[in-house]
Amino acid sequence: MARNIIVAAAQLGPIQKAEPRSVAVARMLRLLEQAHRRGTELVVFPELALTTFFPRHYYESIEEADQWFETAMPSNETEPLFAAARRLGIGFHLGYAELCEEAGETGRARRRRFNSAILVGPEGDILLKYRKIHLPGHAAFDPARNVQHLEKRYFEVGNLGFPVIRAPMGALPGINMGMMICNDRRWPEAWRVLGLQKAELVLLGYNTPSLNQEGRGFEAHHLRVFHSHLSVQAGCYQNACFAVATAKAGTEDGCELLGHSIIVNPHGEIIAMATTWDDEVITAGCDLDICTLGRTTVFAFEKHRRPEHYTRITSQIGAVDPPVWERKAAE
Ligand code: CDT
Repeated sequence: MARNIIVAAAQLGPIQKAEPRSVAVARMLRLLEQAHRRGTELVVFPELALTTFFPRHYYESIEEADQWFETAMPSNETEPLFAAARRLGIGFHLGYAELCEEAGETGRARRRRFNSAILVGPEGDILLKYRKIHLPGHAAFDPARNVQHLEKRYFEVGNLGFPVIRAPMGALPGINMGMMICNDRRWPEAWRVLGLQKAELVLLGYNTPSLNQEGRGFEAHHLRVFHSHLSVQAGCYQNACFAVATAKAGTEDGCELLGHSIIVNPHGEIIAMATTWDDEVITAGCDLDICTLGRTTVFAFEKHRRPEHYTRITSQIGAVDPPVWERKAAE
């Protein structure tokens, strides 16, 4: 019997700096209702879905940026989302900035900040949490840039790995679900770690500027969407999984974010795509049994992977120069 689930990407249009969380949550509730009316069983919201993408703003002291973080989940402001999930019997994925008191490397508890996402089940339980690992951008103010991207200033590298959980969702007793956040989608290592845990459905949110803001070199504008889709489509194909990739879109604090949220199948095909740069729900029915084809043929990992030849991937960070060919002296 086919294992079907209807999933949705609930793309959000811009959230301006002055807009409170209550406005964002009200918009998300409307999207949840809309998705539910279309039969959706799991809804994916974007990265940092409750506020503007604040890492574009520079604060001299990190604590000044704490206004953008959540110290509890659910909180008074986000509880309506959990209540709606219970009422509608629908799961959701939510990206947010997390501020917690947690032991660091020394074992001593301290304030820690992560770019996080949670997966909430239809009964309102938090089934899985992920903290973003590939943090793009820079830690100090960069005068060369047109717009700052200070994720490395405000967040620590996630410390939960790339987790996958098997949990009930919709009518199915168990789906293997994994998470990544925005820039992670560009790294094949992230997808493969999820693939090695048999992820069937990857949930991810993103905030991606539609223009290169680095002020260095030229990048044709159309490549932004192309690279985003290319990364998700390749990740799904090479790991035989579905993905829901949800954007925050439109002009936020004067900075344009690309939309083009997509749902992708294990063949790497886009099966639904947003057409606006505003609040928009896209849905797709996914037969999770399709994952079996890739997993038992081209990407039967247990038969074909050669980890003994991949050691550079975990032992080395930057690229090194290859040896230079030299003509051998005649003997
Ligand atoms: N939020 C986030 O991770 N954004 C980055 C911007 C990088 S610019 C290509 C992303 O990978 O989309």
